[in-house]
Amino acid sequence: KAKGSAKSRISGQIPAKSNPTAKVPSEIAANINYHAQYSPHFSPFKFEPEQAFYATAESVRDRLTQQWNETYSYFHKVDPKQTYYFSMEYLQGRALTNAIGNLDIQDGYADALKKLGHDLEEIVEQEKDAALGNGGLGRLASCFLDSMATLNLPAWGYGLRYRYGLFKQLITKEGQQEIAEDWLEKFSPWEVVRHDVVYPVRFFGQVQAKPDGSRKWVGGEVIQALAYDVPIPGYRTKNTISLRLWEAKAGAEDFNLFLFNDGQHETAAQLHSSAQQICAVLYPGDATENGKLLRLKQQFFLCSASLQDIIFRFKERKEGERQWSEFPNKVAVQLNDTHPTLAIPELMRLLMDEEGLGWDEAWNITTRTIAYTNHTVLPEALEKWSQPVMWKLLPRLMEIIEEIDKRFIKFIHYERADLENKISQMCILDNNPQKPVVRMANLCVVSAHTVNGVAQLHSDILKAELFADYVSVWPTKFQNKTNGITPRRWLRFCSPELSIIITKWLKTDQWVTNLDRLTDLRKFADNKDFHAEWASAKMANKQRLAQYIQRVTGVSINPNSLFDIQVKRIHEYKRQLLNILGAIYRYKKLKAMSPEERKNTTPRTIMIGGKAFATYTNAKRIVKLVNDVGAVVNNDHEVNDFLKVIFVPNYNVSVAEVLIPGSELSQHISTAGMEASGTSNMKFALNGCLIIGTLDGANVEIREEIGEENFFLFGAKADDVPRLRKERENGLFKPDPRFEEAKQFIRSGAFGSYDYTPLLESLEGNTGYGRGDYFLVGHDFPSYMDAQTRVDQAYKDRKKWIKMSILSTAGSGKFSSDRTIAQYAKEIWNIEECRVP
Ligand code: T68
Repeated sequence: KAKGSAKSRISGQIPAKSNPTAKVPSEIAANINYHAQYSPHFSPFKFEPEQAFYATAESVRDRLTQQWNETYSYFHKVDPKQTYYFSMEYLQGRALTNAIGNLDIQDGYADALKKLGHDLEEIVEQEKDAALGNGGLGRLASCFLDSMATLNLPAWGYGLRYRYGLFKQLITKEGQQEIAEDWLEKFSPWEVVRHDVVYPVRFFGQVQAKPDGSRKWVGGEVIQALAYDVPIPGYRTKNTISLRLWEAKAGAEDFNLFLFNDGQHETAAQLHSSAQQICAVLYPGDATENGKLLRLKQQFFLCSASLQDIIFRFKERKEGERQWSEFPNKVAVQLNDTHPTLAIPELMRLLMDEEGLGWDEAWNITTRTIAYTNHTVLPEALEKWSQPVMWKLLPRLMEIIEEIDKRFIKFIHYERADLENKISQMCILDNNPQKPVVRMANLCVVSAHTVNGVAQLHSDILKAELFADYVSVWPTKFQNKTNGITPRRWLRFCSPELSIIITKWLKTDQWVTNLDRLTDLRKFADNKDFHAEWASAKMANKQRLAQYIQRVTGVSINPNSLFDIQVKRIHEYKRQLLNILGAIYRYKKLKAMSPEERKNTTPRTIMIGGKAFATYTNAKRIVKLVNDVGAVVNNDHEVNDFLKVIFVPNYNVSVAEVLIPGSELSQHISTAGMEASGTSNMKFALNGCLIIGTLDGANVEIREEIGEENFFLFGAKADDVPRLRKERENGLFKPDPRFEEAKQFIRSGAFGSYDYTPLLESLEGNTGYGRGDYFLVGHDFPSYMDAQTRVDQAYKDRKKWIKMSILSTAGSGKFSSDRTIAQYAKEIWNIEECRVP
């Protein structure tokens, strides 16, 4: 845009103050102008889309701040039992659309921006994703916050304010390249720093025995945790809760002026640089061996600061003395995986060493407060920390962990002699002299009052395998809480077209907060008029997606082809390799057909997206392969009207918001028993997309809900997997010729000269993790291809397909995170609604 154009300068009234309750567009526009003028972050009067975004967001924040403060005061007054969600990750994505949607003022904002010469859609695009998470676990935490606020629950999230979130993925000739994503490059308009909320967190040092027998952790390095709050508005409610993110810093007194003046610049600011490192980057998932010490520091930093804050609030909310026995009636802490496990020994330490309680009372409080969610059965993702490292970094916590372990062993010894031979697996410290470690999951199971899995199948596997020995000790400790997603972000706001039709036909928009209402759509599953509207909304979403693909990849895709999508972190167990081998086989068949035969096929656009962890070589090879296949197929004029293969770069929350509404088929094809739940499967189904999938994670329940005739099932079942691996090891596996053909085609160099031998070898041989086809791609390939043939046939029958699409949405009610959170509230946290009047 030319400088000096109408859009580039503030126009219209600039009031002297902002009015947070503004409703009509002219008042909203005045508020936006107010911020452009008086909360300056740019040169005066500049009002390009970027400046307009920040001014708009700040005006929304004013409105949120009012109800946010009211929520805080109300919780303070009522003093309800409150939940604190501890998570190392939150994948919030963009906040603007969500905030004005939850406040129900989209139209006012759209009109106000129009008055100012801008387009809401364009302004929304200016916002950077807050990507303080890796994948499903982080996004789940963010969906949970939305539901907690919407259900008016007294609940907060605690996390870390990483300077660099998840990396940005560039696709080059070499494949994936990672670059740091600076989401705070300018600033975030949503966060508020609380300069009065600061807690000291200690590392290293030693433990002192005091004359009265108590113990105290002293010395070492003390870093300050400073609170940054992000408002989380509920949908159509005043309740606005907090996501409190900790930032690490050192004080002025930690800066050694003497050393600095002496020229020792780095030594002078050592604590400052040590503090800076703590929140510098998000740890990229579950495959790294590097930087373990820093990761452990991050985990403890989150736990210690959050618990000190909770204890402060526990005391603050009541005048006079509080009984400690009341603590578990006022506080529930949920650990999002084992990453915040140190909350257990840290709460013990704070209660004993800082508050003067005895072991038994502290243990009683801790175990009644803390609950733990498991998100994986993959052995490499089960955290184990080196004992020597822990002794060095957290000496007092290690004493406490040792004591917990001792008491647990003693308990089993006296109460459950029959489990004596299991103790070495059940106890917390693995004292293997070669590699002594602390098993964090065991510490959680021993200490938490409740342990849950995230889908029925996963919870069953936890009870039958991973935690089987504990089940007989504490049969009621284990629960299932099937994951869910927020219907606001994942349908109402990301697909306004479909939402309008749903509301029109149901004659109510109550489905937005009561997703079970969608079942009523089944009544219209055969209605011609409904079909026509449904198909046109899906087509509008497909067209938007096609434009997006054109913009980011330069490839034009046909909106009349079947849009087939697989987006998630790249991992061998998620089997993107199965997908691309299927695509390769399809390409080869198309090449062999006559032009006439081709015309009878179902045209497809296969889209694959996701980030590979930087040092996960095979995952990166898969990214490269998808790109190489795309380069050949998309430029092959013989077949590219019938098949395109697209790698969608830099998959993140806001990309998902474009992809999912435009999808027709999505792939959730993990090796059975390995995906704990999956949550994107729920988002796709909710958006009327059909699923091709294995009986894994939440797929099982989705299929139950939407009907098996509406789900393209294939592959081995979880129970069969161990036997199939054994057979394979014994050389009994006979590969399908189609599978061999697809691999051979890669080997022939059809997709370029890159050496795919190591990737192909992972599918061959007989034994070993990462070899011998541990993930059973070869075994499942034929049934996968057969399921794909059923998909092609079903798609040819438009009426049938649309009906299946409607029934997918209609059957998705169960997968609202409102349902999940209501269950956590009732069955784990024992908290109740606290609605701000
Ligand atoms: C995911 N886990 C599960 N982990 O894989 C998925 N891990 O099945 C499930 O639906 C989801 O959690 C929510 O329950 C993850 O996303 C991680 O991202 C992770 C991060 C760090 C260390 C280990």
